[in-house]
Amino acid sequence: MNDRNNDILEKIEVFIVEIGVSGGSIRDLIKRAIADGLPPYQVFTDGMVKGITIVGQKYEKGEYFLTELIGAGEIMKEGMEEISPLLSSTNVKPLGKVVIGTVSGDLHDIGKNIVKMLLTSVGFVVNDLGVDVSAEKFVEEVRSAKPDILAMSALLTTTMDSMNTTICEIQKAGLRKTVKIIIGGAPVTVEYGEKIGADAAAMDAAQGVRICREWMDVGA
Ligand code: B1M
Repeated sequence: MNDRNNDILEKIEVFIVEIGVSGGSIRDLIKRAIADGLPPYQVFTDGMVKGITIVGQKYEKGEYFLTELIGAGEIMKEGMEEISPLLSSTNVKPLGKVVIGTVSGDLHDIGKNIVKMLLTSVGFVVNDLGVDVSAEKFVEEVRSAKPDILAMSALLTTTMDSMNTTICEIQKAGLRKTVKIIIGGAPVTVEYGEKIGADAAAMDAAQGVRICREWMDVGA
C-alpha cells in the first residue's frame, strides 16, 4: 500500500474519531478511497472500524461522553450506507444465509451492523431484522427464511435475557436443530452463551465472522 492510500485511510479514521470536526463528509472520503483503488473491505476495516474502535476506547477512558458516541454513530451509519453496496457487490458466491438482529428492548445497532457488513463482505446473504426484535419475530424468520445461522446482538445486561427467551422459543417451535445460533455484544460471555444453549458467543465482530465461516466449512 502506498503513502496516498495510507493517508486516505487515516483521514477516514480521524474523521470518525474527531466526529467530523474538520468538515467535509465521510461519504466523500470513502468515494476518494475507492477511486484511489482501495478495496471496499479494507476501507471499512482499516478506516471506519479503526475509527469507531478508538471512539469506544475514549469513551471507556472518560475522554468522550454520550454526545460524541452518538455523533460517531451517526457518521458510521452514513459511511455504512455508502460502503455497504460496494461490499456486497464484491462477493463471488453466497456462503450461506444469516438472520441477524438486536434483541427485544435493545436499540443498539452499531456493533450488529458491523457484524452484518463483515458477514456480507465475505459472502453471506444477511437478512437484517433491525433492532428491538422480539423472540416471536426471530422464530417466524427462522421458520420462513430457513437461515443457516441466527445471529443475535445485545448491548444491555437487561436485554441479554431476550437471547435466552429467543432460544427457548426456537426450541419450543421445534426449530433448534435447523439453525446454528451465535450471540454477541459487549456484555455477552462464552459462559453465558453456554448457559443459554447458543452454539457460540463471539467477543468481537471478526471472531463472529470467523466462527460463521467455520460453520460453513470454509475456515478462517
Ligand atoms: Co447505550 N449503553 N444506552 N447507547 N451505549 C451502553 C451499552 C453502556 C455500556 C454505556 C455505559 O453505561 N457504560 C450502557 C449499558 C449498561 C449495561 O447494561 N450494563 C448503556 C445504556 C445504559 C444505555 C441506555 C439505557 C441509556 C439511557 O437511556 N439511560 C439507552 C438504552 C436504549 C435501549 O437500547 N433501549 C442507551 C442508548 C444508547 C444510544 C441510543 C445513545 C447509543 C446507541 C446508538 C446505536 O447503536 N445506534 C448508545 C451507545 C452508542 C452506547 C455505547 C456508548 C457504545 C456502543 C457501541 O456502539 N459500541 C455503549 C458503551 C460501550 O459499549 N462501551 C453503551 C461500538 C460497537 C462497535 O461495539 O456494539 O460492543 P459493540 O459491538 C462489538 C462487539 O460487542 C461485537 O462486535 C462489535 C465489533 O467488534 N458484537 C457482536 C456486537 N454484536 C455482535 C453480535 C455477534 C458477534 C459480535 O454475533 C451475533
